[in-house]
Amino acid sequence: MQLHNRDQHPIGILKNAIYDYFDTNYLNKFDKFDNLFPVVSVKQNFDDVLVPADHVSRSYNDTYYVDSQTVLRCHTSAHQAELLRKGHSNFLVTGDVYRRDSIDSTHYPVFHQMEGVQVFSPDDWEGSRADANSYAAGYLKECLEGLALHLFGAVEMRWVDTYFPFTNPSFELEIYFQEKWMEVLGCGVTEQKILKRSGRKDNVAWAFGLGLERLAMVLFDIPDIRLFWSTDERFTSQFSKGQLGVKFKPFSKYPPCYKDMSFWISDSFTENNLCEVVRGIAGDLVEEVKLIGNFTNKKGMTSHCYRIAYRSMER
Ligand code: FA5
Ligand code: MG
Repeated sequence: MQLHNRDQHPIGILKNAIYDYFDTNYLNKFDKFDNLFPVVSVKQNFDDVLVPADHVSRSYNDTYYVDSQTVLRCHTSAHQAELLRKGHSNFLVTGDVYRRDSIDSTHYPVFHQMEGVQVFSPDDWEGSRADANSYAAGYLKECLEGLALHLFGAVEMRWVDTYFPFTNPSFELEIYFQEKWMEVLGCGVTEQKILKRSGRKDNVAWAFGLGLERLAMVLFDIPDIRLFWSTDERFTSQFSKGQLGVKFKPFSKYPPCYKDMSFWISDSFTENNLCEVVRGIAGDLVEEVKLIGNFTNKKGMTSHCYRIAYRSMER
């Protein structure tokens, strides 16, 4: 549906606002890609960004495989190595990404990410007192805090240390939203091996990957991630080109309907598989799937009880 290339859609409006920030603060230095094909090789999606062979994200439970060598990209990082190899040093990649995942108001099997990469050369950090890595980490945080300020003005946020195979150190930024901390992006200093393989052994770089829906939910007060896909005019007509941070007025919220379902599980059971089945049947009517009971009997058999919340956005 190319939501990120629609100037009137919250995802497109947000993308353009981030472009403005980079154009202004980095004097149009960043090359922009928003039309790269979402079907990529396993190599691009995982190997090129050093995801270990046994990492969970590679499993059929987490990623949509087209065949054993081809996937629907699960992150925009799939394009990092190739663009570095082609000689780009400052770039933004925006696109639709796909994941088998849990079901609730902030997770959806297709969503949008923007990747940012900036490469530095020895000239940049040699004049400073910092070593190359701290130099890149410092500029990364400055860049993203500046972006948050540009988009939100004041907002409650915090940095959390984390792990990614492709960056070290790695961080996540969380924003306080709907009475919870919500993760909006991952970032860090690019692993040297990625740069080396792309012919940049003397450089350092930072990279980030941000979730556009999550940021747009905070900016526009959009309470549920399913709304981004709505073609209902009561949703679409509320947004216009260049208008950042118009507060979404919810049209009547209809009451939810809950169904609890319990069943014995075997070792091969996974919650992502269950969610895939539920999503396949209920489509966008399903608002949340939540484990509410977990019981193991004397024979060692386990049962799970899930509460499925159905709620229509439109009727
Ligand atoms: C990544 O995808 C990394 N590639 C990000 C990165 C890039 C890190 C470059 C370092 C350097 P993660 O899986 O945490 O990381 O996803 C990034 C963001 O996507 C999350 O912070 C969140 O905002 C968003 N996101 C993740 N899963 C979903 C989902 N199911 N629905 C909506 N948004 C999601
Ligand atoms: Mg994450």
